[in-house]
Amino acid sequence: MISLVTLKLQQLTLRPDGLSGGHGLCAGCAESVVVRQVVFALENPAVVSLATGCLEVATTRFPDTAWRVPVIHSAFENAASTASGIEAAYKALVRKARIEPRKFTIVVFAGDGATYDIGLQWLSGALERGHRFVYICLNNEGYMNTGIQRSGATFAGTWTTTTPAGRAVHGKPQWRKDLTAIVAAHGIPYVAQAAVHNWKDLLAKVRRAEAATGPSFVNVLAPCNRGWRHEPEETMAISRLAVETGFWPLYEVVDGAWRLTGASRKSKPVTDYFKAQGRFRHLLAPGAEKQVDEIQARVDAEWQALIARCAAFKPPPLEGGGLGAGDSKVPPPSNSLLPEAGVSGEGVTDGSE
Ligand SMILES: Cc1ncc(C[n+]2csc(CCOP(=O)(O)OP(=O)(O)O)c2C)c(N)n1
Ligand code: SF4
Ligand SMILES: [Mg+2]
Repeated sequence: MISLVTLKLQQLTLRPDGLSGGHGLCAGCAESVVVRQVVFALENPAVVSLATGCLEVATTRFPDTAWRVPVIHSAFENAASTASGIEAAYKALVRKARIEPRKFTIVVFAGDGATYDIGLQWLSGALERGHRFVYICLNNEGYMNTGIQRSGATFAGTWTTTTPAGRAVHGKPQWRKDLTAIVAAHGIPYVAQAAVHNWKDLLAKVRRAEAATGPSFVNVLAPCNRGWRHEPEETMAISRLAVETGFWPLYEVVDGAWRLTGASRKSKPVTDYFKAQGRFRHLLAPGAEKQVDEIQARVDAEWQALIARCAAFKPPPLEGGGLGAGDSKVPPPSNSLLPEAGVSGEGVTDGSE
C-alpha cells in the first residue's frame, strides 16, 4: 500500500512503469519522464491513446514497443477521438454483456502540435461530449519530431526553424495560445498546468484528473533539449526556471475554481530563462531590449490576471487530500458535472491505496 500523500521517490520506484528503457527518445527528453510519472500516479491500469509525435515515433518502432501498457496509435490529430471510441466501445460491450465491468483509465498522450493546433477540434468535441479520459499534453512548444517548427504553444520571440532569428523576423512574432484556459472554458471537471521537474505536483494532478467523473486535461511543460538548445542534463533546471520566471505557472481549475499549486510563484526576470536556452540567444543581443521588455510586461500581466482569477474563487473548507507542500490545502475535486460519464475509479481519492 503506497500513500500518495506521503510518497517518497524510493516508493515511486515500486509503482508499475509504463515505459521500458531502450526507446529512441533523445537523452534528456522530458517526454519519457512525464509518461512514466503519469503511469506511476494512476490508481487504475491505463489504456493509452497516443498521437503521432516524438513520443510515438520513438517508442513504437515496428516490430518493437517500449510500452508496458496497452497503446492505440492514433493519427496526429485524433487521439481524443480514439479515447472517446475506447470509452464508447467499452460501455457498449458491458451493456451487451460481452465483457465484465472492470476498472481502467483512458489516458491520451499528445504533443502540443497535436493538441494546440491540429487536434484541437477533435479535443474540443470530446470534451464537450463529456467522455471520461485523462488528456496529457506533452508541451515542448514546437513540432519537434519534424524538425522544430513553431506551434500555437511556441512562446513569442522563440527561435524555431520556421521562425528564425534574423533581421526580418526576430523569432516567433505571435504570442502563444492560452490552451489551458481554452480547455477550462469547456467547463470540464478538472484542468491543470504542470511541469516535469515538480513530480509531486504532477502526480497529485494526475490523481485528481483520474478521479474526475468526466474529461480531464493536464498541460505539462516538457522541455526538448534538441529544440530548446540546452544540454540534456539541464532539462529539470530549465523546467523549474519556466515556473520561477512566470512563463509556466502551475495551477489547476477544479469544477471551475482556479488555484495556484506546487508553490508556484514568480520570482525571477524572464532573462534568466532566456540565458539558459539557445533558442532565445538572439533576445540577449544588443538591440533586443524593447522586445524583451514587451515579453516581460506580458508575462507580468498574465501572472497578475492569473492571481486575480484565483483570488476570485474562494476555496472550500480544507479537507486534505493534496500531495506535497504546495498542494496540502487543495481539496479533492467534487466531480459534480458528469456523474454518469465515468468508465473507471470510484470518484474522489484521498491519495491512498
Ligand atoms: C495530419 C498530419 N500532419 C503532419 C504530420 C507530420 N508530423 C508528424 S509528428 C509531427 C510533429 C509533432 O509535434 P507535436 O505534436 O508537438 O509533438 P512533438 O514531436 O513535439 O513531441 C508532425 C508535423 C502528420 N503525421 N499528420
Ligand atoms: S527532439 Fe526533443 S521532444 Fe523529440 S525526442 Fe528529442 S528531446 Fe524529445
Ligand atoms: Mg511538440
